[in-house]
Amino acid sequence: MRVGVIGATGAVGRELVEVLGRRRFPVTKLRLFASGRSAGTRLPTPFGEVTIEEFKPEAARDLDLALLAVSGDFAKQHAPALVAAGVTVVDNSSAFRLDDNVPLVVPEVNAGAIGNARLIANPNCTTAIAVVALAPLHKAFGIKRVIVSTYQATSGAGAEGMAELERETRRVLVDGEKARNEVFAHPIAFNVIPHIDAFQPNGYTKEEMKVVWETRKIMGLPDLPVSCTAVRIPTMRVHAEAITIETEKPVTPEAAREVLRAAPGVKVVDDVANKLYPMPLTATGQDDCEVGRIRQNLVFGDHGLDLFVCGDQLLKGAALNAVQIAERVPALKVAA
Ligand code: 2RA
Repeated sequence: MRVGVIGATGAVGRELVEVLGRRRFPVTKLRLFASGRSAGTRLPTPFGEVTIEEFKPEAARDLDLALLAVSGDFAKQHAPALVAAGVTVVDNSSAFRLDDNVPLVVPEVNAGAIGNARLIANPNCTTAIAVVALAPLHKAFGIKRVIVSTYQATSGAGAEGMAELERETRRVLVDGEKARNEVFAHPIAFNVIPHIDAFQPNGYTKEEMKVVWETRKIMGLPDLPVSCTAVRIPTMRVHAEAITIETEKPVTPEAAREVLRAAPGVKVVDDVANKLYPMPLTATGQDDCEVGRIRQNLVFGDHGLDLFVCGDQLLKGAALNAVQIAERVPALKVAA
């Protein structure tokens, strides 16, 4: 299959190439597209060395699959023409996520939504990581309400965000200077910032509302009450989420653990006596999202649970989920 990664030099683009290789995606020719600045650079990939090309719509038209790790504006401008030219497009931006004609997919939850679509949206990282845990619990116990508080890694702001954390930490610890922020709204080293993406008229941020809107769409529950507080913290690439649910049916932590142990994409890490619980350090580089700290919620009693979820933002939150979507597109015939 002729596969193109568009936005190949960013944090997600680079991860896409790795994931394609690791999952032995049937690539006959890999093409890497980026801005003119990177064009001509040769990159080692699991499919051999590839020279980065400047993205031109006509150059990408003979791909079978385009994986987009670009801005929403870029995706809006170019994805429809690629699809019209017969390319299957998996878009990592928010451009089409809420479009009724575009499936928004986390394969463990709603692979069936892909149908015959040739343009499929990859969800916001925070949502993708939450729903792998929420969907099996919903199936077993029925979810009535969801409250999420996030602890989001700097990778959510791309390679520049991760670089800013490193740079600032060094500036403070090694050079004894004050942190200076360029990517984030405030210094991220030794701080937490309750502000991701733009503030909305209702006082929530866009990141928080993405969790609301996208969770509803992926889970097929358009009226599900969801509330989120999204916070940036000084970690590298794993988003952590404290999630509270109220359920329709009675639920116990042990019953929830049993359900989650059988759920695809989930690794239950919940043995507090041995200090085992989900953490960014242990979830880094893992395909599965860690779920733990499962306990009866003190407000909702036997109809409620609290849990803590950690998922690699660049993997389940982005590149892995995109490749898993491509694996499930019937027309691409990847499934073994
Ligand atoms: C973030 N959710 O963490 C965003 C990235 N898609 O900033």
